[in-house]
Amino acid sequence: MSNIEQTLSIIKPDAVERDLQDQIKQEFADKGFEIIKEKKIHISKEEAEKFYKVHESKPFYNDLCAYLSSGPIVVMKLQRENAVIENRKLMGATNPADAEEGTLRKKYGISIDKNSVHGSDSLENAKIELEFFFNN
Ligand code: IDP
Ligand code: MG
Repeated sequence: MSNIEQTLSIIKPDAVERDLQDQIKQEFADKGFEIIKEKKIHISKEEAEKFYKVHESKPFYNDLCAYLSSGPIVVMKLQRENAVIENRKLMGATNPADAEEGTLRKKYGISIDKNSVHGSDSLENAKIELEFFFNN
């Protein structure tokens, strides 16, 4: 049975700054993801705070929001079979130092904060995050 899902991916400022967006988009295409929508934007600190509200109580919250709003990002609506979990697998562990070979964070991530990509962690959050950036 097929289980087509949509999820949110963000190419974070460190990767956009190094002009890696086309390479990363190709990695998604190679893994069977369709990019349904995409836009390059530069969000404000206030918008980043809203987006990462779930992390409000974490010690790194302020730095995280400052970072996501520090430069242009590419936000994408991705679609494929089991998109949420498949995107998380392709991304790899949060800390690039712990990420498996072949994952995006292993290949492109610089550090735990500059880890190149964001991906929704559940179908429920994917819906909320897609609504946030694309209104659906
Ligand atoms: P995820 O991006 O793999 O889902 P989360 O735990 O949701 O990881 O954290 C959101 C983002 O916050 C991470 O991608 C990373 O950039 C940053 N982050 C997570 N943990 C730490 C930390 O311990 N120090 C600094 N930044 C962190
Ligand atoms: Mg997360």
